[in-house]
Amino acid sequence: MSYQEAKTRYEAAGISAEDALAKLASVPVALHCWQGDDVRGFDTDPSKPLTGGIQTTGNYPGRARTPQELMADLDIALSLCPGKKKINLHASYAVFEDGDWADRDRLEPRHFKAWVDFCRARGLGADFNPTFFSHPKCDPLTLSSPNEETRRFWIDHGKACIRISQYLAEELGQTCVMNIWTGDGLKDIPADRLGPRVRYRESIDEILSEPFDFDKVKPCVESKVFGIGVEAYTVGSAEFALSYAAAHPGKCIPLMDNGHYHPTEVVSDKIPALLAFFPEIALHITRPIRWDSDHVVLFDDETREICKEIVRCGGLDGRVKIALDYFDASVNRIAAWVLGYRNAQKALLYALLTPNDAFKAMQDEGDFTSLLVMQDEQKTLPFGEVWAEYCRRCGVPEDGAWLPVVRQYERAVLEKRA
Ligand code: RNT
Ligand code: ZN
Repeated sequence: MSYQEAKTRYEAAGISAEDALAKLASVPVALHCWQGDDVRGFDTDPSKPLTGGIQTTGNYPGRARTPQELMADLDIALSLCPGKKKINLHASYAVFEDGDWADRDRLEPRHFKAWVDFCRARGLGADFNPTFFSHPKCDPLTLSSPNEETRRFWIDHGKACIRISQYLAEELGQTCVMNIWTGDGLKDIPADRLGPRVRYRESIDEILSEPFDFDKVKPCVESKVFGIGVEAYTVGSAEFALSYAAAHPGKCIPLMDNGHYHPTEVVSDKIPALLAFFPEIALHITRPIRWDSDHVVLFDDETREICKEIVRCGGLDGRVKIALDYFDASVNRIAAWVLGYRNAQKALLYALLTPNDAFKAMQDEGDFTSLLVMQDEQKTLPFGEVWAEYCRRCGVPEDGAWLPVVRQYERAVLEKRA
C-alpha cells in the first residue's frame, strides 16, 4: 500500500493524514542528553556511583566519556530521529575549558556556551535541569537537608541554573523548561516527614526568587514515589510537587514522569486531571518495569495512551512540554536514544490519526457501542504507511533502515572507545 492509499483510508474514517503530519512536525520533543553516558556528566569523578535513587545498569561498550564524544553520538542519534527536536541538558554536563572547572553552586552561563553553539548550529532548543544528585555535597539530602550549609549550596546551584536556563532560552530563542528533581528521601521509616518537606518548599522558593522571565523559562518540580535506597519516604512526593506548582502560578509548573507512580497508576489519566487546573504541565516519558526502571520508550499501550491524552486535550499547542527520560546501558546507547524518540513520535502521530472529535461525540451522545467498536477497529488502519511518509518528509530513514547506520557508527567509532 502507498501513502496515497493510506491517506484515502484515513480520509474515509474522517481523518486528515496531511494535517497530522504537519502538526507533528511542529511540536518540540526534548531528547535527554543523559542516555549517551549513563547519567554521569562531566563535572564529577566518573568512577563514583550514581546517587539519588537512580541507577543505570549494564556495561555495553561505547559510553561517551567527553563532551566531544557525547555531541558526536547525539549527532548520529538526531540524524535518525524525525520531528522538531530539543536537547535536554543537566547541569552536570557543563563543558569546562582548561582550568575553568566550577562547582555546581558556581556554574555560569559560559559553561554551557559549547551547548549553545551545538544547538544553534542545528536549530535546536534546549531544556535544562539542575543536578541535585551524584555529588559529594549530597549529605545525602540536598534541598531538604537539615544542614544549612548543604541546603545553601544546593539553593545556590538552583539559582545558578535559573540564570543558565534564561541564557539558553535567550540564546536559542526557544522556551527552556527547567526541571527541579531531587532524590531526597529516606531508606527507612522517618521520624519527621514534615520538616524536610517544609525545607524543600522554602528552598524552591529561594531558587525561584532568582529573576527570570516566565515566558522563556518554565521551572517545574518533578515528583517521585520512591527510589532505590530511599524506599520509605520521598520528600518531593506527588502531592508535594503538585501543591507547590498549584500554589505558584506563573512561576512553576508540575512535571510528571510516568515511572514515578505506583505500578497501577497511569499518567495518561493524570494528564487531563492536571490540565483541568494548570495552563501548562511537563512530562518525562519513560518506561517503568515494576518500578522507575527507566527502560527505553516503546510504542506500547501506555505510551500511546499518554500521547492520545496530550493530543486530544490540546497539549500540542504548548500546554504540554514533552521530554524523554530513560537510560539503558545494556544496549547500544544510540539505538536506545533513537528507538525511544521515534516511538514517542510514532505514538503522537498515532494519536493525531484518531478521529478524536467523532469519538468524543459518541461518548457525549451515550453511544458506547459505536465507541467501543470504532476505537478498537481504528487500530488496524494503515498507520505504518503514514509513519513512513513522515520519516521521508523529515529526511530520516524509515523503520528498518536506521539500525544499520547505528551499527556502522558502532564499528567505526564506539568499539574503539576502550
Ligand atoms: C529520576 C528522575 C529525573 C532523572 C533525570 C536524570 O528518577 O526521573 O528526571 O531521571 O533528571
Ligand atoms: Zn524524570
